[in-house]
Amino acid sequence: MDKLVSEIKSKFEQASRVALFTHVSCDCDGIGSMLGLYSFLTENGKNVSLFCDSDIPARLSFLNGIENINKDENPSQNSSLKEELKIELDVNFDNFDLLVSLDTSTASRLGKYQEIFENFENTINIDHHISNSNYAKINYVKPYSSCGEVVYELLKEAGCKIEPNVATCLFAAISSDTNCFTNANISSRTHFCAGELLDLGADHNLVNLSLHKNKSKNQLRLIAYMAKNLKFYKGITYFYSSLKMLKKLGVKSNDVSTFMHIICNTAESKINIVIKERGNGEYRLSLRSVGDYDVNRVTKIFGGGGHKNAGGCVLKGNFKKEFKKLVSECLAEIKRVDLKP
Ligand SMILES: [Mn+2]
Repeated sequence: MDKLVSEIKSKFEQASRVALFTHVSCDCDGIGSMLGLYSFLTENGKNVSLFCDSDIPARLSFLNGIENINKDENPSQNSSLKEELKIELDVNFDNFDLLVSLDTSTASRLGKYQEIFENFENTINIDHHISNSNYAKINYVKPYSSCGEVVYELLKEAGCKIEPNVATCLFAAISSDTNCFTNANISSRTHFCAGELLDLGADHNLVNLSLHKNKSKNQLRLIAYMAKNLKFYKGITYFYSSLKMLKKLGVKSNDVSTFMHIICNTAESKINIVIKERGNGEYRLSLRSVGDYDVNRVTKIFGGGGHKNAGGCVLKGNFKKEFKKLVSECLAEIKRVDLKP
């Protein structure tokens, strides 16, 4: 057994109370990985709590155990007052033996749990982002398609028995982060993992329906709106998602990310950008690229991170000016690749 794997295995064995975390603006990879590990640990007699400093997307409600996320937190009576006081956590983390983060490239992506995680003595970071800053005491970071693939390999390497519930969560995590096995970041190992997870009882019909097929009427209206309002500029396709638009169409900002990959696949498109207005002069940008165009090179310049074909960053201040800068960095990246002999 790999040394790191056996170290993690014994950490799991020694701990009785474990807290699992995933990143803010959570997605199916983070949630699926977290719930997969959750089911595994609880089935093995551990007392496990789940935390995410974001709303949990309703479309993921098919995942077993999702109702347990943030259950240990007592929501304050007055949440705006709570924010003003810079959030006093209701959870006493001294009672935990081990904290584990999933799919989270930097500690700051843990939101309000950042400090707790950074100051805790017993932490594990399980992730697949090449930009991961190795912020935990033990860092298990592999450049795979998804965190789900990393968790599956870890459990398999450690000789753990994987139940159908766990398999479904991990299959969902992989299927989601690879856009149903179509992204450039997949490998033969990704398909082997997925195949083995099916053999272990993963419910692929449930995952496919929930993640890739079923849409609400409002979501279909959002797709139409997005298709109509996409902007095209020299190989860059972008969409601006305002808070007003989300409210008007009755959709979540997560929906915008989900549909971007469906509608922006024009043959001319080299880099796709979704800009999400977050309020208070903040804008979250998600960049996706095809082939050799490396968006991680662009997001890094703006304090963000990610992988070659998927990255994100936050723009603040004069948005028009900052976005113009980002677009010119994207054009430089397109030029770099196109001019390669
Ligand atoms: Mn991921």
